[in-house]
Amino acid sequence: MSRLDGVLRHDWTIDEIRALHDLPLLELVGRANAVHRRHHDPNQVQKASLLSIKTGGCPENCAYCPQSAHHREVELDRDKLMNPAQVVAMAATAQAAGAERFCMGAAWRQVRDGAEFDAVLEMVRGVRGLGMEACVTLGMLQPHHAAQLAEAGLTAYNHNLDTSPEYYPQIVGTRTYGERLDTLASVRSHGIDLCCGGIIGMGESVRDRASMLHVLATMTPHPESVPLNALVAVAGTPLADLPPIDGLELVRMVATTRLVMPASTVRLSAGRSRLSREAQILCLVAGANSLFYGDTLLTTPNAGLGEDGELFAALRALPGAPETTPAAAARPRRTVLMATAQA
Ligand code: SAM
Ligand code: DTB
Ligand code: SF4
Repeated sequence: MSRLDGVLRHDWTIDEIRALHDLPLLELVGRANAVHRRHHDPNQVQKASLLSIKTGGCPENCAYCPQSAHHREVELDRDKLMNPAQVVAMAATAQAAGAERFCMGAAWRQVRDGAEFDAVLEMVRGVRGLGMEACVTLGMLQPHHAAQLAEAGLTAYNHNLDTSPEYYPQIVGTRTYGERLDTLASVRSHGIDLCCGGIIGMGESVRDRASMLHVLATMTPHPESVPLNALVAVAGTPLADLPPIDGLELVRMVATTRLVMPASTVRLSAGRSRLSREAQILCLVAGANSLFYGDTLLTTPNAGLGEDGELFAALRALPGAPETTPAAAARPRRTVLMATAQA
């Protein structure tokens, strides 16, 4: 245990992060758990639910993604943007099943002004009107879009860096890392929480994993939410034949994330269904505070509700902590009440 464990720092180096990642496993998990308990209630596990509000046909060529129009061999039914009333009804169903946060994903390269974005704003108002946290992931956006999302009451914007700046060109060719960072800055400038993380198991090195965490952990403030995905290798994508990661690699990644961003919410995201119940619990011990709940992620299967019922019964966990960051607390309540009245 280092004297400085748990102190919020923004001056991490890649080598320091790599050294933490490579610690003997029990020391790594033990230190991460100590930091986790200092900053979070270890019994709280937030359930988040995901919905693909616009599926497939995306012009980007992200190598991992089944929704890219470049990967023609993938079997996926495209769908146009869903209707807001239907989305809010699905959020209410997820809430009744225990979800506290509702995340809506669109297979867009970027947000454009117009009726579709207006419909997404209506979805955000509706989800907030239910009393749930609302998160959207819509690709790149401009500052004025962030302003409108903030006005609609959005809790967080998900925009992942996915991997290190060095490895990024191997994974995505249709946009740059810099464009990703510009969108994050636009979101931040309007006081919306950042949900920003990545994927392991795409053929990257451990140094790439440390390098991605370095980009996140040197942000001031740190992203409030850091989703960690293990690649779901989908047939027809360029990464289809990559072997699955060992669950303990995800445990190491969670623990390292917890050590370098002590106060952030770490979310166990895609790839969880391949892990044993015990490996998932080890991720929670190592510092994860949330997981995606429900039968599907965006387009691929998640751990089933039955299996998760057993997981939660074993844990006897409490619901997650509500968003308490000053930015989230200052979200306009007026807008939420208007949405309730419309519903
Ligand atoms: N189009 C938007 C964008 O990319 O910013 C939002 C939707 S995109 C599907 C959201 C995130 O899902 C990606 O950034 C990536 O981290 C994750 N993701 C997509 N496909 C995945 C896969 N096969 N395995 C793991 N994570 C995946
Ligand atoms: C995140 O980091 N993981 C979620 C959420 N943010 C949007 C998405 C996972 C998608 C997995 C592949 C799919 O189901 O299409
Ligand atoms: Fe499009 Fe997002 Fe998939 Fe990339 S990750 S292809 S931007 S939906």
